[in-house]
Amino acid sequence: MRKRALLLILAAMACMGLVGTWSAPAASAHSRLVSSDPDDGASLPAGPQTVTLTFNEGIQSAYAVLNVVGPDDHFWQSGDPRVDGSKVSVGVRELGPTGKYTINYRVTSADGHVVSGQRSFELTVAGNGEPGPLAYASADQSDDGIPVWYFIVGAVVVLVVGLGIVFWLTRPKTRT
Ligand SMILES: [Cu+2]
Repeated sequence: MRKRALLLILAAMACMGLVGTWSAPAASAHSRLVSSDPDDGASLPAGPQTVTLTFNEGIQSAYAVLNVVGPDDHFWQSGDPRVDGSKVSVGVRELGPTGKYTINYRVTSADGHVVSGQRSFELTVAGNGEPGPLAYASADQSDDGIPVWYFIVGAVVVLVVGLGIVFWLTRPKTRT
């Protein structure tokens, strides 16, 4: 049964490799944010019409998340984010209450890693804008990315299915 043992080891290694790829902190070559417009921490008397983040390299155009959450915990961006090369931008509606507006982003690097984070600016003069939807649930998710247990469940499923296939492929032949 050496072949079977070898296959089991290979399957286990493949699974660990997959898990490692999913859960390892993005370390080296992934994209990073180099600047934002408005600047991080800027104090503005009037809201920007758009928020634009610039990365150090082109990012993937799919699955980009970019939103603006006001001091009232409502969304203040308008429309969907647009990716153009190394930039991602989103429109901003006329703002409302003064205070801190948080820019949440999550984009996929050219190398496939997801990078996420926050920037913010301060509105110093209240505007007349109407807020978008309440941001609580969505904002929490975009801050933290995908919960860790997703990866654990995914890894277990891959392991069980992988081992099942290996056991089935290598099952002792029975003659009837
Ligand atoms: Cu990376």
